[in-house]
Amino acid sequence: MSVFYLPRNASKARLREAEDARQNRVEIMKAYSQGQVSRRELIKWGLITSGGLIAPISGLSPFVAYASGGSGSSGSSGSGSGGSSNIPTGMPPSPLFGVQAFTTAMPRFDLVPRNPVSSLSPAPTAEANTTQQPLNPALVGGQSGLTGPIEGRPPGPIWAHQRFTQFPPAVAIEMTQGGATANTSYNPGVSSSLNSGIDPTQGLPLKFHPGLPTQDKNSVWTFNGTIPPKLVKGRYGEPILFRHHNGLPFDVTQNNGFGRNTISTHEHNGHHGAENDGFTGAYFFPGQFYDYHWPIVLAGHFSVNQDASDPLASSPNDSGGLNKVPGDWRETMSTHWFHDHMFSFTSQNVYKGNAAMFNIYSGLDRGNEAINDNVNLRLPSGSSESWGNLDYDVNLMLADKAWDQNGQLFMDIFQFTGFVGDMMTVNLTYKPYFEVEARRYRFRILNASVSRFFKICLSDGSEFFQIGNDGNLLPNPVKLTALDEQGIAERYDIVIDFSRYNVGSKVWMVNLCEHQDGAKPSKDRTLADALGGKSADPCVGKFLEFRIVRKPATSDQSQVPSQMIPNPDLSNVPVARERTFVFGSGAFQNQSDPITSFITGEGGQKGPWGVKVDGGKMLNADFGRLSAAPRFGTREVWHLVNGGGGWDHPIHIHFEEGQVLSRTVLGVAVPVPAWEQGRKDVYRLRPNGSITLTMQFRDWGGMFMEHCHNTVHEDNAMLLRWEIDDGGQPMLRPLPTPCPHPTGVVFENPDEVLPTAF
Ligand SMILES: [Cu+2]
Repeated sequence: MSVFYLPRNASKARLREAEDARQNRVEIMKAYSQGQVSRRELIKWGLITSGGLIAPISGLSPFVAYASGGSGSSGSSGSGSGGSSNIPTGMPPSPLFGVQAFTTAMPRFDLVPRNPVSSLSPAPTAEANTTQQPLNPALVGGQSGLTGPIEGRPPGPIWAHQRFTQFPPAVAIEMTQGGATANTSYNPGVSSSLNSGIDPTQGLPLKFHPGLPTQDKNSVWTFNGTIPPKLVKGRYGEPILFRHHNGLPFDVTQNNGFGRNTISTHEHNGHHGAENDGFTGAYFFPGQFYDYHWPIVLAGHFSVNQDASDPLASSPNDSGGLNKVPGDWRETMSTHWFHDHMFSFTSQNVYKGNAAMFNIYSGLDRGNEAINDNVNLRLPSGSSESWGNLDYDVNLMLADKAWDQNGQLFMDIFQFTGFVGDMMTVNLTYKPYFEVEARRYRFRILNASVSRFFKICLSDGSEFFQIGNDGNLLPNPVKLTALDEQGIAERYDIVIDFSRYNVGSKVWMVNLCEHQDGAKPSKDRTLADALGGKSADPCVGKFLEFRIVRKPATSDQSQVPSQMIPNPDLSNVPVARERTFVFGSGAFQNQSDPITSFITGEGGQKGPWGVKVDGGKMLNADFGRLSAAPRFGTREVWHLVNGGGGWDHPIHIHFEEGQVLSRTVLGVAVPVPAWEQGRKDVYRLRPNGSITLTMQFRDWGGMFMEHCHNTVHEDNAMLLRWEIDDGGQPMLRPLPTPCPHPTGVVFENPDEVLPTAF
């Protein structure tokens, strides 16, 4: 089997065929992304199969030979691989416009200003602010004279910020989702000498490389419409109010072929009330805002260490000391991100730029390597600020992209097994370099791809430490020469010690994980193969160059302590019940609610992906369906099972961190590796694999989700809703479903409650 993208040296005829086939799909994709045609119609027209895959029509599917492509590699001295009927057309490679790898600096994240809450106008309210404003006619089928609420949050007490008076916001952040524009207020949070010499006052155009075209306004939609990606700094005990404005086009057709103008922002994996979780069905419209309240409490806030006497459960103050906070210190979290969760459009919107990171600081993970108080773990960071130093603590967002022949961001939304790009970006920059001092650095690596897994090592095969997995520091650091496969949405925090390199030398981060399509990794290459260009996957190989430019300016005071954060002890917490979720293909749909249901086809035809709960039917997503309702305050054991071997699924469970109890492959137990022995929020099932985990359900309530974080699988429609609805008023059991309209959210009774939910 070949890979998704044609090689650059393919024959001109084949490249032309591939571009023709891509163009043939573009118009259909545009209509589909804009809601002008439904999946049902695409199935009726025979463009996608009832199994949900693009029909094997030549000139349309990249996996079928182009009809007239016929004989050989005419007019080219190329690879000679064009033509014969069993060779797929493939995708045209993204043009590089002569750009070479490692010729531009990697920009660090753009630090979001932390403002006083009084800067927000109107002031935030516990319940959604339903003050009316005129609606843009484009939102309501051209009607004029209608009004809708200024805030898109579902109204009323159930979606009010839980315990808003107990956790009044102390910090405001405010951003607008918007079309691509130049960044004229870039703040990397460090001096230029620690940002590869980038002068932030120069303004950054929205390009993936200085030699690549500027992105059109509607090709890329990011926070504030700019790159680099945004970073929020927060700390325990200091609630944040994030006001997110939707500044996307009112007209749903203004999307350059993919992306939806309604959004819902998930703080992955925030331990917050569900009204702040970015529920997939709680999306908001252009012209509206949504106030997300992130109280930032340790799990167990209301049941463990309630008197805040344990100094390990703490948060940095502004003078180098600590403020103690309630909760279980073993639940301390560090590396989060936040991103769109719009029902059926998450993959498109995140790919288009709706992804940012959120570093949470604590007494343990202080962001200051010099303070020695027997609480601070003193991980690489810096010491000039009392907390939150970024000097030697670097966020990396990895994402594969593709662009069209004009260099504009492109996504083939018809790849229902998953979409992979052929261009590797770090912090939205094509194969950059990053200047480092000869000392220890922490890197918080986020896999922000749609469907691609990575497996990362250094080009010299040397050792480094993995210190965190997902949001959490591990019980103990793990010394490795290559990370495990990193699934979509997983965060791996690592420490690299560059002091072993001479000033003037270079070392590269290398990806070993090869894809042929978006279903799963096809192979992990050896370092020699990856460096030797043996893989046909253009994202295998070097992708980030480290240039060791000087000795450390000040002495490295950081450490990698042998003990970090042990798991919470659950041995005295009884298991209230177990549940089994099978993630697989060929799902059915019981309902056809036009807003909440993923619609598959006529007569309940199978859609591509779904989830089977406790032995029931494999079902496509419907956010009006309640699939599980664990009881407030209890502990459960969940079994996550991969329904097949042809794909992998990185499964994300919202709200609560889990501990992995066991793993299997083909029903046989396999060891849980050291780097999965901390808390996690994304669980890679592996082909034919399963995972068993345990969680407690504490502190907050409302409706949450569980889904595959291969976001193409999630959108088509491997997602379910679960809820905690018995934690007291104002929650109802079951909860009503929010159905957003520009004129306001209406509530419906659940379409369906699975018999095993309660
Ligand atoms: Cu999946």
